[in-house]
Amino acid sequence: MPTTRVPPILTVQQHILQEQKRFPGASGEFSWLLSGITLATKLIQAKVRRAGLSDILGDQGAVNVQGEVQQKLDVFANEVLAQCLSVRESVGVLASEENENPILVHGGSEKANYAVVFDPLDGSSNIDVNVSVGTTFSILRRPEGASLDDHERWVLQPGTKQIAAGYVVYGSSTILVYSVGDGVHGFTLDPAVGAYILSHPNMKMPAQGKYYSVNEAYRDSFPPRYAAYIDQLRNGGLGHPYASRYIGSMVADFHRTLLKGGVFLYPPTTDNPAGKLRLLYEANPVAFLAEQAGGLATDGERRVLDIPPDSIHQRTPLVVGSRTEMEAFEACR
Ligand code: P6P
Repeated sequence: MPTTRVPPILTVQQHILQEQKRFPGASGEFSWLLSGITLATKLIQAKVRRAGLSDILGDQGAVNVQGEVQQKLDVFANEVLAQCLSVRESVGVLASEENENPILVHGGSEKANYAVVFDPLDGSSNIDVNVSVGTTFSILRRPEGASLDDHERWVLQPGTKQIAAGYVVYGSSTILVYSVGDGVHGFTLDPAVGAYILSHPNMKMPAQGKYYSVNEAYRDSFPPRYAAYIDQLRNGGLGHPYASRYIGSMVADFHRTLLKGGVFLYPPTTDNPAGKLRLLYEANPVAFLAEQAGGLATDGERRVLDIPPDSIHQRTPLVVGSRTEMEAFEACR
């Protein structure tokens, strides 16, 4: 009698509990922390899906620490992440793109062992034109000997110290992608039941793709190496001519790169000589996932995950993608 293999239905909470076993003695606090993130992103996606209906479109009028006009959804997303995470006793410090300084949430609890760094709504300038946006997050363990109030020390750690990282892309569907260092796993939100269901187990970035993703409007201000590399891709230098895809939301551009392979770049430019993307809550989470999925991520000179952060909102150039494209970039000096 042939046996049929029944595909499992697994929610992200069940998956986290399974992954939890990788953290001996974590006593469920880690899965409890991650459940705060998943809850927050369900609340955010509910607003994103109704952005045009609930008078939440348009800007909040305020300007955030980055000097960017805050969209109302940015503010909402930032607040709801802080609210969902601050009730987790295991969380000591939050750092957000929307806040100049870290937020202390531990209330003095010695059980506070984790810092969560996040961009609540990446790509928010796309909100009003109904283009995909996303949330990114990075989870760090409290450094040995760090006091409860030494909050910068909790978050200013290189990407190699991340114990988990992930993103949610609010696109044609809402997909959560995360890793705790044991592969990359994707979950699609079933809005009918409000659960993230395992849809992309053990994601692997193809060894080579057919897309490169960069804002070519800035081409003339890239260092020469980047223009030469893009020409190599376009002219079939890696075996076939590449097509260009650029959404302008890092999470969406990276998600495509993770699924289809290829390369995403945000090089240094005249306006942003250190790159535009933020190390702690944009580059590090995607670099962690890329490496877990068999890809690579560099700032042009070194591995992104090795960069020692000096400040919370530090920028970095980012080149992230499939092994073939990344090895070609490395050779393109
Ligand atoms: P540009 C969105 O504002 C963001 O931070 C990333 O999500 C995105 O990749 C980048 O900026 C887009 O920047 O300069 O191409 O508009």
